[in-house]
Amino acid sequence: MKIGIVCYPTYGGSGVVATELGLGLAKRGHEVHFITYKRPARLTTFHANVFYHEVTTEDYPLFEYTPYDTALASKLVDVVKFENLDLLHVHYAIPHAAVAYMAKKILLSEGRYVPVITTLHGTDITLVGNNNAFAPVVAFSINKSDGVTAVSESLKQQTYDYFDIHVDIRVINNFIDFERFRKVNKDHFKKAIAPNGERILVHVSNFRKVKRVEDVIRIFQKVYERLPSKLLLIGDGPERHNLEELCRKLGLCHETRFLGKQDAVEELLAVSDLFIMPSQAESFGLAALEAMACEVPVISSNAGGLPEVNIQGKTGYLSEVGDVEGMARNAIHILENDDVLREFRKNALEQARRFDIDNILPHYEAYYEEVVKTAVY
Ligand code: GMT
Repeated sequence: MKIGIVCYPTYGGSGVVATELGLGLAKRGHEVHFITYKRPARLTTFHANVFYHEVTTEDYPLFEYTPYDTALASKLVDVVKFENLDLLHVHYAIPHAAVAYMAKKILLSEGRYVPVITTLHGTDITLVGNNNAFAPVVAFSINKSDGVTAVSESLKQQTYDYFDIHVDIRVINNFIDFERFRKVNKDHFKKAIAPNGERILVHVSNFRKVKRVEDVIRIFQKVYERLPSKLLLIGDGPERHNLEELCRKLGLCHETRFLGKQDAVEELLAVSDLFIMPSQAESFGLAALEAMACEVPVISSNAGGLPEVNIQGKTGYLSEVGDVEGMARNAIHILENDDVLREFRKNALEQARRFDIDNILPHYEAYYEEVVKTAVY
């Protein structure tokens, strides 16, 4: 098939999933066209059947906000026609689902039909999509998509709870590429980070409020009081400054490393002992799955889709959002005994295998075929 993929090209989860999906589809012989405003962060090398179309906008003194939606819709119309695409697959509903609908209508007016699949990722439904500023357009454009997928059962349910949706939503979980995410020997890293064999706790996110990174630091403080340990904070975002302040206030600067955005996050996961994800909301928790694939157990909140990924008492533990005490207790339980840690590591890997890219991608391919066959226009 010839597939157009629209996504945010940044380090966020939806862009990562969209890019990995596109690359996986290309490996399976499909022709994939990424259409976005910047080369996606994980699209780093040349692939024979992967194409990238940059959306460029025109600035004008009249515009307080550059009309990206209009530029994207125009680009979609152009790429669908010129590259003869069979399907548009848009990731993150805002604004992509509405923009794709507009492009579809323009193409229809010219007698050209292209079906649109929207994948819901999380805050496009919860924190952001549910906001009055966006909700009517989100609901409309979901209902107008030819196919809709959600990355977890929890997100599917939330979509029905928050909006008046009368189309079927298919759950296709996020996935992991084991060629990249696996435990490899990085002992030299481990020695550099934890020279005295300290346990290594890790957190990866975009440091927004919803991730509750403050909780990560407070959990770490309690672990550190009991066990020699270090904390790696990977990523960057609006909370970073406050988090650095908190580390200073708690006297944890020497034990905590802010590593910023990292391309080879798997190499750091490979030396880590425990992943912390105390999020306020989390539709799936791809970062936790990436950790589990590298044999790192997870201490998380029980928000959203996290219980579908992290299995209580097996791959880690789940607590109520904000239960720092409970999360710290569970972290210590896993970390203070080598045999317990080994067992949790093994279970984490076993659970991650359920989300192997080779198991999940065929679901997307089958869904594409179904939508192309059944879409009514
Ligand atoms: O909503 C975000 O935090 C960003 C979003 C994204 O688009 O990058 O992440 C969401 O999508 C990821 C990939 O499907 C999921 O793994 C994350 O759980 C989800 N984040 C939230 O629901 C907060």
